[in-house]
Amino acid sequence: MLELYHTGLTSCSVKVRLCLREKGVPYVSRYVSLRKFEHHTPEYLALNPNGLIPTLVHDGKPIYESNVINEYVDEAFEGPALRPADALGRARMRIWSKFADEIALSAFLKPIWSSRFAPVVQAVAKEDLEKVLARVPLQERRDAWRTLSGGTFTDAELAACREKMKFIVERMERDLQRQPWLAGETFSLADINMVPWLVRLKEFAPDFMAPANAPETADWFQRTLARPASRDAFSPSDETPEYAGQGLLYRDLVAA
Ligand SMILES: N[C@@H](CCC(=O)N[C@@H](CS)C(=O)NCC(=O)O)C(=O)O
Repeated sequence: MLELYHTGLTSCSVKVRLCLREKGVPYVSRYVSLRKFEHHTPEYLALNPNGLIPTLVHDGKPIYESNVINEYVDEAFEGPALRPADALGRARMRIWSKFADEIALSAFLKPIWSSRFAPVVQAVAKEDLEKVLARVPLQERRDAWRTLSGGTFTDAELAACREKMKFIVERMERDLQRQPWLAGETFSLADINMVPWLVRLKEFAPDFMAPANAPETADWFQRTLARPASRDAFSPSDETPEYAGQGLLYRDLVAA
């Protein structure tokens, strides 16, 4: 049995939901509510000791880290190949996957948390806050939840995130000028692992990826979203019960 513990349309979850759709692999959806801190329960931490979402459980064995999950899915199941056939292509794919997890995630974490999760942690009763925070395994995330419990990130921190957003587009333009997909001539996990972050970019800094400013990136984004798997993964469904007000809808993304 294949089960995916996920939180619907959040970037790292939608990335795996998209990969499973591209691959054509059915799975059992297990929704984890970040808003109820379900990813810090002992049951979830037994699957993913980092207390992060998503986690894939294959025949009882958990696999976590969304890029790793996606490589596993491509390797373990039948379906269209999502990794380039040659070693150079696979190296380029992994460069982009690492970029997605390090640069892109850090560009959007603070803006997303400020707009979505500050009210969640601020609603925790004062006497329960330390108990809630004590269950967060990763120091970096515990600090982020703590910061938001008393306010928000600073303007300087959010400005640094915008600089990273600009850098993401510069990097994409550079590679997409010489090839149609991020890792080369074929669609791959590089594209799957990056597209959720471009969805965030469209929300937080749409000008950066407007066709006039970033023609290659804008074109890649529309080509990627036009794939049937993207339409399905990014549209609200019974797998995304808490989506309301949580970002752009598919129809907003495909609008020019
Ligand atoms: N490197 C991890 C990052 C996962 C991650 O940050 N997930 C977010 C949701 S997109 C999360 O669990 N946030 C809740 C928290 O940090 O408490 C991966 O790619 O799986």
